[in-house]
Amino acid sequence: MKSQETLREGLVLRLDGKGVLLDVEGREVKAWLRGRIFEKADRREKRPIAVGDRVRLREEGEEAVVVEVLPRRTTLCRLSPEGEKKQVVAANVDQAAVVSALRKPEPYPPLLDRILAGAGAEDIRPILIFNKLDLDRKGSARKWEEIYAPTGFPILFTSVPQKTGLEELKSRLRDKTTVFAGPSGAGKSSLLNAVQPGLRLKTGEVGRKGVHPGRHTTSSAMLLKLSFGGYVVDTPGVRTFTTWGIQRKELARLFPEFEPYLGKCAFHDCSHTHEPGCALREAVERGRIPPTRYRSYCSILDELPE
Ligand SMILES: Nc1nc2c(ncn2[C@@H]2O[C@H](COP(=O)(O)OP(=O)(O)OP(=O)(O)O)[C@@H](O)[C@H]2O)c(=O)[nH]1
Ligand SMILES: [Mg+2]
Ligand SMILES: [Zn+2]
Repeated sequence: MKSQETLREGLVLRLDGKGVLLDVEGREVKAWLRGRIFEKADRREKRPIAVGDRVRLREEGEEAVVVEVLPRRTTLCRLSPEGEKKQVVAANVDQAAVVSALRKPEPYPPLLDRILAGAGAEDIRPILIFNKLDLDRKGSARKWEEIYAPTGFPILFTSVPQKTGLEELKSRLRDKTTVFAGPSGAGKSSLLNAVQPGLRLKTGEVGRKGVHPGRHTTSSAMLLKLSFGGYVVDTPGVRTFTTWGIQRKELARLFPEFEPYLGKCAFHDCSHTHEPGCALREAVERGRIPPTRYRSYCSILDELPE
């Protein structure tokens, strides 16, 4: 007769082919997924398990099998680039560090604003990081600060070679789980290497022409433990980020600087795109709201199903 099996709990560090790499009480364990996990999974989801998931597993000698994925607290998710499925970038995160470089490559607001909205929709607190401050000769840091300060999200300006902003970054990461997201080449892995010595994450080489466009150095998301407390998820750079699961009516609330104008439009169900008497559009015209943020709102709304 089969004895009562004991199940352990594990934390998904990385997806590994068809299986996963787990942290089980401080040990790294490779595990397969029990077939039922695929059967029980949400059909709209690309994979039934994500980095950051907490799981229950059964260990039998060398073999380990995930038998259950525990309920998630939060998920940073997007529409998978291949189409109709939901892709969970990371599960159970508290914060999203949205990383851009001030130069090489320059910040791209349509991408940043989509990640910010996707995080906000899940109550994941964003931190905006503008890296490569050492390359910023045009003083564009101030421009980005002006655009994003009204959101109220914390904004950090960092430089890896000059070690600028790294102490503040560390203190923001401490005792939290933070997913790092942003375009390829922004310096996500470099920042993590700088705050956590010994990680040795692969980073892009600087060629004569700068970072190779379209080349991704980090190839899959990975959960890493910080020695000063907390976890981070390093992710591969993205060129696009289409939000998943945001309700049209909810979108304006994900732009915190719009708040003072919401509920003040002539139409109570104003979409803030074309209606007369729109308080939000008036605020944009008066320079109270940065046009790039308003444009992002309109284009994200356009992508959301009716
Ligand atoms: N000048 C300068 N270069 C930096 C800085 N941070 C990173 N870099 C360089 O930028 C390049 C890309 O850095 P990565 O850390 O690989 O960028 P990433 O965001 O992890 O890129 P992916 O893994 O492809 O998403 C590397 O050549 C780094 O050395 C910085 O603050 N200043
Ligand atoms: Mg990287
Ligand atoms: Zn309106």
